[in-house]
Amino acid sequence: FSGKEVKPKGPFTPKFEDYQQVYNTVAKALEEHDEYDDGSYGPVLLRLAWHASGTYDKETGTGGSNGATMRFTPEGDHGANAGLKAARDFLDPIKEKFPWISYSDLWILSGICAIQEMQGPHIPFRPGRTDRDVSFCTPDGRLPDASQEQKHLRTIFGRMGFNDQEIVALSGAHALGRCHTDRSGYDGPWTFSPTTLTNDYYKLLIEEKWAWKKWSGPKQFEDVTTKSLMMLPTDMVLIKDKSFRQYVEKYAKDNDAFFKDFADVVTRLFELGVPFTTGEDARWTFKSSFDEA
Ligand code: ZEM
Repeated sequence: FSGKEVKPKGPFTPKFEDYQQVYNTVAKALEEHDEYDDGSYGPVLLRLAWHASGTYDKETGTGGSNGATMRFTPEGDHGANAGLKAARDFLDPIKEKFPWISYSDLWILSGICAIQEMQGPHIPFRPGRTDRDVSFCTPDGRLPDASQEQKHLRTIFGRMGFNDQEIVALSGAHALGRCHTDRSGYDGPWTFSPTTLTNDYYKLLIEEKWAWKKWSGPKQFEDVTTKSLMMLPTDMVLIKDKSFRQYVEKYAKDNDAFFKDFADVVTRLFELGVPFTTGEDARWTFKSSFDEA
């Protein structure tokens, strides 16, 4: 008996610096893999975080970003999630490097990293999501269907707890990325700078002329001037519906107002259904590569 006290090694409790290290690793991987799509995995990482969160149902408390159940069949195979394997595969080596982070925290942290590294606003983060098994998969049909109208948008986003203004603010994410014929069936980007977050989505909705695209694919709009941009039927609803339109006009005129409202509503979206043990004052803000050292 040595008499030496053996302290039980408790579980590793990661701190802000540890999560910032994960953030930096995602940011570096984004920079390194500029061969993908329009030059960035950023948009598809944001879409992963949104589809993980957007399954939330406020009545039953089911769904949301806690659980990362999209890793499993059937949720991973839901039509709305087509193509998101690219984002999950991109994150696999990062999960291996930081095994202590849950998939569900990693997906949300990566969505935040994508927004910030595409020059969007800072999105506060707090950890606390745990991974759950296949039995927590949400039923198909909880995410929006792009072929529908305002009633559908209000039903889907109302189920998550969002109002008209918040639906419009969230939709500004479509400044980023594109539609892929082998994923949703739709085709093309919404803006000319799909890897930089701006209020261009709103500006283009209002300032461009849009017409039905003549093709054999699903019904979508194209800009009359260049025929290189697109809008989904649900995007056009935002200027057809009077209540939605007032917010499109506001954000088209005022990028700061868009960034502020976008940051607020995305923060809430990403926290839906998560049983945090810490308060909102425990949220952290990650430093992006654009911030001063
Ligand atoms: Zn999207 N989205 N989305 N979205 N989305 C696509 C792509 C992206 C809808 C929708 O049907 C589609 C929000 C809201 C809504 C992003 C973020 C957010 C695509 C194309 C479709 C069809 C998928 C493909 O083919 O690859 C509908 C109907 C919505 C209701 C309003 C919200 C909210 C988002 C985040 C806050 C992003 C970043 C993309 C681009 C993905 C990529 O791979 O480029």
